[in-house]
Amino acid sequence: MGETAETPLRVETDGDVAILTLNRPQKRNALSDTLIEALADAVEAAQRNSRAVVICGAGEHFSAGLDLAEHAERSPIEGVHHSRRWHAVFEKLEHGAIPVFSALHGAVVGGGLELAAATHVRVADESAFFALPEGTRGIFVGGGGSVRVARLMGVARMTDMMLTGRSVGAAQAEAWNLCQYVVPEGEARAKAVELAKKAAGNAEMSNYAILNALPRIADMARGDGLFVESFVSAMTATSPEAEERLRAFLDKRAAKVARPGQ
Ligand code: 1HE
Repeated sequence: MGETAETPLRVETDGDVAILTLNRPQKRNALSDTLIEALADAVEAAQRNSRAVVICGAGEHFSAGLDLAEHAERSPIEGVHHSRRWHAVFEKLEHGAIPVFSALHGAVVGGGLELAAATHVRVADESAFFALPEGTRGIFVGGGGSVRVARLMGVARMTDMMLTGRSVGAAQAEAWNLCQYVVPEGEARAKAVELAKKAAGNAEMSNYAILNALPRIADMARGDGLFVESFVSAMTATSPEAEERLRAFLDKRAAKVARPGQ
């Protein structure tokens, strides 16, 4: 599938799920300015029109990260603005109204890993490999990685990956909390869509609280977190949708919790 200037990002829908495909396979889905802006627009549209998002990559890789050809020409202040723009776009994705799943295969590298880290659930296939080659390229993370990736796997592991250029496979990435699922090669997108459809069926208010309250509470002191939790809990539990769902369970109209593997 070839890239055209109009389609650095392919947008499709499957029911309530918007599927966004990074579509610069001949540049290994390097994240150009145009692609980042297309992603911003698509995420904003999905927040209005869909109930969940899947982000995946066309071709052999999820993403080779920052478009190095564009970056070579930036002045220091342009570099700051560029990084802050990525922060704004990824923030919209991470603390938006609907859950975002990423389907990862091949290279999940540099800014590609930073993008994946801003999604809520990462599904990797066995071909996926994760790396932070910024150190070897003479640059630093700029898409939120020092905050999000470091919190996911820990500063020591991130320091090692950035200093030594270490590349880790899918199984190691799962053990390090970089992804939540590992599936056979070629199955990440289908699994991510399946999971996204499940999440899309949740109450809107619950999903909003999960995406917005959980990460903020994680950044709070324990006492503050517990206090905020009580208010979020009371707000969601008294929404009309929650009342109906609780009633449905008590009337035996709702599904029971499944055992693992069911
Ligand atoms: C690119 C990029 C890119 C490939 N920007 N053009 N990211 C990196 O340091 C990763 C650099 N890329 C690679 O190490 C490899 O390309 C891959 C391991 C990802 C894939 O290898 P392969 O053999 O499948 O592809 P390739 O032959 O290396 O690349 C194909 C083409 O894509 C080639 O261009 P061509 O014109 O010669 O065909 C490559 O130059 C081009 N290409 N990756 C631009 N990244 C907000 S701060 C974030 C900081 C970072 O993300 S740093 C990490 C940057």
